[in-house]
Amino acid sequence: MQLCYLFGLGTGTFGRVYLTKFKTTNKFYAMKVLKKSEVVRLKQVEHILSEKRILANIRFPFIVDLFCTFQDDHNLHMLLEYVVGGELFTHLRRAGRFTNDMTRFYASEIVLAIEYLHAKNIIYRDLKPENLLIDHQGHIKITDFGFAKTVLDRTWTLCGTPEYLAPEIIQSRGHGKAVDWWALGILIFEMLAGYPPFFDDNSFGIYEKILAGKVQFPAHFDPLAKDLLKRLLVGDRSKRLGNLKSGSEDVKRHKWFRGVDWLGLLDKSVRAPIIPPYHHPGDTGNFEKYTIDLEEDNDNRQQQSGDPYQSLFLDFT
Ligand code: ISQ
Repeated sequence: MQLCYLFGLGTGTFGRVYLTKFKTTNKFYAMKVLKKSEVVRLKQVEHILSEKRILANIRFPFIVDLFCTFQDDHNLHMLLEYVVGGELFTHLRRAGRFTNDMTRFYASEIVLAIEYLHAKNIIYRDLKPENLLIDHQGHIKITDFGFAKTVLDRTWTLCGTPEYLAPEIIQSRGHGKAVDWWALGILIFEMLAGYPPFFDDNSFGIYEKILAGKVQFPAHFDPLAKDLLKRLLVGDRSKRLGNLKSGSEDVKRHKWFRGVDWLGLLDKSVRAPIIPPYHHPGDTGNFEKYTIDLEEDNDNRQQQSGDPYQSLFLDFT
């Protein structure tokens, strides 16, 4: 395939994402490259196959598009849409915190995406600002479906990011769609405050705080935002908004979302609060530079010839 690698866009746990240009069309893509030996070592084979299967079967305005996947002896590749505006995380850290209106805009697009995924029995499980990109018009694109899972009821795998884990995940009680509504609460809090509601310098301290369930709301929070967060950050998932009889409708009907044009959002006719600067479709100015680890690149070359993991990734075509 006629692709050239141009720039590193980020590192994940087991791979990297590069800006790539398709030579025959001059179009840009994000290429996620995962090292098979690392995927196997970290016991992520099922997660990666599930990421591919899920992304290949969904299409939604606020979720990154997957064009194709392929593999060679050493690596798995996912060719994804290139989202030029960078991580929401970068914009949030730069701004310190977002206003109520900005936060409502991003939260609304995410609610629509969660609603779409849950209607397909997919739980996302990794909502956080680093996994949310913004496109050239400032709309959300959710990336990284490495922890997403198709479930009919509950699942028992421990995964996600400490600050965003729901109590039922920490307590290994089996978890379902409700974990995404919990994480939405954490995300709205973090956008409004500039920091997450439960934090500590180590994961154990974070878990203790999540389980204790006490949230300190900054005085500047809109009272309706506070009311919504008190209903999302409920330890008992059977009482958590989004996980009740009317599902996502209860969230969309909450007064904090009053006035949101849900259909306008879906067709992207609502104007976004941040329009990212960019000069051309392959501009990487909104992504932080990171250094490529040459040791690791050498590793790739020193690997044995042939593919000992061939049978594990037959679906990855
Ligand atoms: C698309 N565009 C830019 C960066 C990305 C990172 C991960 C996945 C997809 C991406």
